[in-house]
Amino acid sequence: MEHNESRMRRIFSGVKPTGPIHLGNYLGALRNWVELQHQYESFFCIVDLHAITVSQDSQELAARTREIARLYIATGIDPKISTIFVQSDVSEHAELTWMLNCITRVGELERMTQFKDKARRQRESAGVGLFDYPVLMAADILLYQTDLVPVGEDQKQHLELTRDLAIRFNRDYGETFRVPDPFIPKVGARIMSLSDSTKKMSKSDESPNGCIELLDTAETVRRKFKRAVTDSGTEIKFDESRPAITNLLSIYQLLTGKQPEDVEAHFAGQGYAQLKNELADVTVEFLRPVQERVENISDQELDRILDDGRRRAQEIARQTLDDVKRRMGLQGALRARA
Ligand code: AQP
Repeated sequence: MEHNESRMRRIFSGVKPTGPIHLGNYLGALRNWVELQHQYESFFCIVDLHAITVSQDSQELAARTREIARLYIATGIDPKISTIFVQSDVSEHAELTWMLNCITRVGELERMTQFKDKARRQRESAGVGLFDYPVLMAADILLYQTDLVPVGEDQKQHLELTRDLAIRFNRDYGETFRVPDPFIPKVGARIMSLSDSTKKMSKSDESPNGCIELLDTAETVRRKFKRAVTDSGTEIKFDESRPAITNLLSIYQLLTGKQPEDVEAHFAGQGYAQLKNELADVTVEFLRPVQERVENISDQELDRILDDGRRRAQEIARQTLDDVKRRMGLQGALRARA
């Protein structure tokens, strides 16, 4: 079996092309991928099949998919050592989802908080794809016999379902899948919206100032930080009871690589305006080279990287899917006779 061979441990993760990548996606996920790619065989996917679980403009979706691939590379994912690919290019993702659907219980999916949040009151009219989202995510991960999944806090429950499905399949059909572990960073796993510190920073945030996009201009970044909500009180300290300031400090800490106590010492006696200004400065400095690299990736180079990624991903995905089919008795008339 492919996953029993001795090989480098693997990671898999992805971003949905539902909107522009933001600092939450970067600090909660991409930033860790860049580090981990040197220790793991890495698969980084642009999960466009996940994006269509809510209505998308097709031209925009296609453009966003390529923009996100560019941002993966520009933030430090190295296509020479990591596999970067588009989910819908590897049809095994959709196929394995069906097989996993057949061992998933409706009750399990009904407990998923992301579905409850996204479907809200329109539960009856929500798409079946939105309901089934966690099973597609399980297929993404299990296809690559993944050991570790670096994600933000919001994906923890989906990861638990992935583990349950792998264990269930292995129990019912024999050892087939690796059971993956989540990798959730201690700081940055949940960056909050700048306009509402009770909500996570999100691509689909309705408030235009809540989310710092990686392609925002310097002017926009400064404006958004200036308008960011703060808490009552004046002290600039990490404090769970003051989520807005703690959020701003966490972003500052992660972008500067400083220790929390050094960040607090740096801002001791300063006002919120100073914190916001400095935060805007470090963010603009961080984004400038990323945006320059995005500009420098030609269409041809991107095509080549995504094509190469598709081939590398499909080779492994196909082996896993063949194994699943054989174990489930889905071998087809010809192969059964052979
Ligand atoms: N606010 C966040 N803080 C830390 N990590 C975050 N992630 C997302 N938001 C934050 C992590 O980024 C990775 C990619 O996320 P995704 O694109 O798969 O979808 P999402 O988690 O649903 O992100 P959004 O931005 O909120 O998208 P929409 O608005 O379309 O639903 C994941 O690892 C995620 O944990």
